[in-house]
Amino acid sequence: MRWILFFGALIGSGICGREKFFGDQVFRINVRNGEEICKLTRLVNSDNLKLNFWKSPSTLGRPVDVLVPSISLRPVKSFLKSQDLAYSVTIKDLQIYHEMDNIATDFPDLASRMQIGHSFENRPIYVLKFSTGGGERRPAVWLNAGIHSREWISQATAIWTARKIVSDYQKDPAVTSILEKLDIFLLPVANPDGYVYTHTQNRMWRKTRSLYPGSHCVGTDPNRNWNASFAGEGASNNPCSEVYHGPHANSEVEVKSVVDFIQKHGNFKSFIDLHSYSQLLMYPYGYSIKKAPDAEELDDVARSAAKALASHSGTEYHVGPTCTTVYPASGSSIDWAYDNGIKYAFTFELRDTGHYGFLLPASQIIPTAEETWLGLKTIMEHVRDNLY
Ligand code: BHK
Ligand code: ZN
Repeated sequence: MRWILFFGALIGSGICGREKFFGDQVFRINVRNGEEICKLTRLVNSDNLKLNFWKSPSTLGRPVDVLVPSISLRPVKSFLKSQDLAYSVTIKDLQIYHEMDNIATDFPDLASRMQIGHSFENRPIYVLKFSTGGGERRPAVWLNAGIHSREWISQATAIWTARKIVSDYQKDPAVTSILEKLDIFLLPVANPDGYVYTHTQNRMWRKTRSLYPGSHCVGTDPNRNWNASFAGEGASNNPCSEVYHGPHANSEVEVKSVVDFIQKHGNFKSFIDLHSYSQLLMYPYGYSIKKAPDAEELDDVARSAAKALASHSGTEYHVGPTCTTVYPASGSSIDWAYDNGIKYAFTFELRDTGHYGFLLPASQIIPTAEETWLGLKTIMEHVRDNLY
């Protein structure tokens, strides 16, 4: 009965305000008989441990997989031990930052993790750099994800893509040849404060978590904060709005960190932003209905990418300039990139078309990442063959 005390102690340690979803683990528990299933149902029924059973205790002989939040690790381990239940840790750390670390450690000649800045709430902003050499300022591609925190398929697709790049290098000739000409910089969590907030407080949070004098409303839309027709059409000057552009261009340190890095580097040829949902592949402009000088080429590239994407499992994407494909939107990342000489600027709106929306089930993460990869690869091959 000692474990009950442990559970009680947790309430005091404040699950409500917890920020420590970083470090969550997945346990596989081996159930050997009916008695053990009974013991396990006590875990299933414990509300305050916040366990998420991926595979529930049921048939004999089938292991149980359970996601354990970091704060519940100690009590769960001690319960399993006290009940003599055998388990193994199948996922050591769900945290995206740790997966970035693992990739950099596993492939030190190809991948490295760099910190490009910190968020408003002081979380590090990490980028994975994939490079086969060729000097500091090789032509480069920027892959951006998670700028809107609730669009979880974006961050998930990005981290899957990171693993894909390192595993396919020197196996897939397209990846190998892309990396012979280009460096790839991948930012999986462009809005870390928002991302944590969607796990701890409000799953539907979109903006940053900054607060400025004169308002009680938190958050700026980081896809209205870039210096491209800043504060123009399709952005709001109301801090309480979901599309608040912020007090000035680059006011969000998350945006400024990327801008500074890209400008200092000076040789980016492509900027690709991953959002969800709607199944769209868009290019500039969002701030105006004026036609981008390279619209024809960008449209061709986007159509080829959408076709490659659809070849995986038939997912259909619409292609077009942002302004006329969704709505006018000023201060967006890809318009800034394009106006600053980064021609191959695209935004993906990933799955789905609204059935699940932002709550896309986990079972669709890998299919989405796989099909998106075919689109990304098509764009990067075009960049590789059309350096300017
Ligand atoms: C995409 C690219 C450039 C400007 C706007 C958009 C649409 C995007 C947005 O920023 O409002 C839609 C969205 O978040 C849902 O992912
Ligand atoms: Zn978005």
